[in-house]
Amino acid sequence: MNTFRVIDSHTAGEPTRTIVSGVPDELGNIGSDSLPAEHSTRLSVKERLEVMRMKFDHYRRALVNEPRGSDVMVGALLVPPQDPANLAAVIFFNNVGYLGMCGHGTIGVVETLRYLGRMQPGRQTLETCVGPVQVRLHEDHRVTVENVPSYRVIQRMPLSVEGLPALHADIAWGGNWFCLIECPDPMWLERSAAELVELSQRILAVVRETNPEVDHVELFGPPKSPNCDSRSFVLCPGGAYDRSPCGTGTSAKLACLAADQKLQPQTIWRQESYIGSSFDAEFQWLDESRGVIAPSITSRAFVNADLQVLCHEQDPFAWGISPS
Ligand code: PYC
Repeated sequence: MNTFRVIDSHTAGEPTRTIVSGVPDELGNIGSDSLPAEHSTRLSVKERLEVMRMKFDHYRRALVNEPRGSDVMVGALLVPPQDPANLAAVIFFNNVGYLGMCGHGTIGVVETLRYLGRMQPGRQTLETCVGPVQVRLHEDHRVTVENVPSYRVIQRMPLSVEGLPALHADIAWGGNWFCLIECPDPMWLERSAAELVELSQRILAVVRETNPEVDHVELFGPPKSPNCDSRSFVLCPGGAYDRSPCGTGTSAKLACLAADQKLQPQTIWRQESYIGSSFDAEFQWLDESRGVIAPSITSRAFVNADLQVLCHEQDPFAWGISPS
């Protein structure tokens, strides 16, 4: 029998499952107080991700996929940082693979570290596969993530998707690659989640013909709440939609707003999710001439389970059911 301790949280409705113990020592998990924090500086978090992908991918499948996880679950494995001045490095994964960075997941990890008594209010650095991110835990438990540099690479690319009106897409990086589309009809976001997933997948298939790196789609429309600036529907790589406004997606959105001069630095942009939760976001210029911004995202996460996970040797689905 394999046993794991995992801590579940949600950030604006989107779940994160942080692995505390139970994975092989070779992965270097430093989630548990009982494990010596190895703090080796030999391997980068990208190299550790490759070890996980090549040798231990069944742990990803077991911990985030059905029957004990779901399509929407994002897993987080804390490993030693390469720079000993940093708190930790983190590998994010989902139902179909690995994510370079995850905004809601970073907020979930910070709240989990607070719950474990391993982080106090203040500022720390976490290493991710796409670069270091600064995290700030506030006294009131909100978390601010100062995300990786974000920028737009394509503006208003015309898109022709069978059965849909003419669309224009921006392609931008916010720690993951996004295709961002202003809905041609404000009623689009009134459709069911299942319809929007199907529609976004059709859009993604067309976008990927010329931009194969893109694996997330964001549709924007008017907010429902008068306190928000915009509402979005975000399709994730494994076919789930993000219940939160998506931290990396909101960073990509800020890069587009900044490039279009629709938002000034250090001005709060409140992004509403499909389910009505929100993130507060703002940016500073890193290189205005090249359109590169430093985005920051603030929200709260809540720990909602502290679990012992069991993998029984006779259970045919102990290591998860891979999405078909
Ligand atoms: O918050 O960056 C995010 C994210 C990516 C995928 C799901 N959530």
